[in-house]
Amino acid sequence: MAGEKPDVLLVGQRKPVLVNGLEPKVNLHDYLGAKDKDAFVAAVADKIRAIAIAYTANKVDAAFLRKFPNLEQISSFGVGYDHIDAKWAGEHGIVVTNTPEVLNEEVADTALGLLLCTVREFPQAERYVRAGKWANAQYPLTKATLRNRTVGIVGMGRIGKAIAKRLDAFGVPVFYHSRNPQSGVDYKYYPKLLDMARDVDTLMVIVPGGAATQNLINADVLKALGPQGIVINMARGSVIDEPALIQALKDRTIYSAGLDVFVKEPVVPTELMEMDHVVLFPHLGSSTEVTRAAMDQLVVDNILAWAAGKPPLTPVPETPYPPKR
Ligand code: 8YV
Repeated sequence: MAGEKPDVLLVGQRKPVLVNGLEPKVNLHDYLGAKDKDAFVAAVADKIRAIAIAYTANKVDAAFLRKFPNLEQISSFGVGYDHIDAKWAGEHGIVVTNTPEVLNEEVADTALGLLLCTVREFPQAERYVRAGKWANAQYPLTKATLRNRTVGIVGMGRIGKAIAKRLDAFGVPVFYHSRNPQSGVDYKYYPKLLDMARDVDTLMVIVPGGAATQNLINADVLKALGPQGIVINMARGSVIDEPALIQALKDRTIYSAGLDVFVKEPVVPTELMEMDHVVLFPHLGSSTEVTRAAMDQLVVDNILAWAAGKPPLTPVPETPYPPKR
């Protein structure tokens, strides 16, 4: 009915930016807050026309989406959207939006930070100072240095390019592997990841997660990388075969790893926790107040555009606009 606010399901935390931005224009229904989820969904399913997802940890698969027969739009937080079955959504005329661009520089900063921490052992050195060991001896010289390294970027998308730009400034040679060569990029392109892994000693992983990249970094890739090899994962835990990585780190068939993401977040495998030659971050690539606020705002703006009958601002490729209904 004209003038009536549309009903939107909020999946995830009731973040103030989301609630304050959305409530004037839509009726928000709080999924996380509902005690009996099944009864709640049964009561609201028919009227829900859009879903706002507050965090990438909130899974929205086809079984869940099927419950909402009048769904038109899903506005999700995060550039990655492997937590949503976007293919199913596209096939059912539902538009999915994510939050690209606004986090590129922040995540690229973190990637460089994690790379430097891993190569130069800065977290270990900091722990050394706090343990009061400096008074007795200097922290040992690190065997690894960025100075003679070559970085192979796995996934030369928007964030991959922002990382490459930073590596240029550091004087570090960059190669890349992605599904297709990127236009406007001069770095050497490898159609085969294994070939690139043989030619570099450092992998910077920043591809989308999901079925297409599951275990892309497997035992063979790690072997090709070799004993000086360092793997930095800024993508999704699923992109690396985690047991194979742990084995390679244990056997020292690769040198080290810097990980911002894990298969079962927030659970980090004990074996990794016990290794002093890896650096572990709690999935904080984009996590500054300013960048997260920009991401939240884009979640809001995509819903507001939809509510106003306008095209989505940032639809994902699997769900082109206008949707096929
Ligand atoms: C967030 C991310 O840290 O945008 C993404 O896809 O992975 C990061 O920006 C993540 O959304 C938090 O779960």
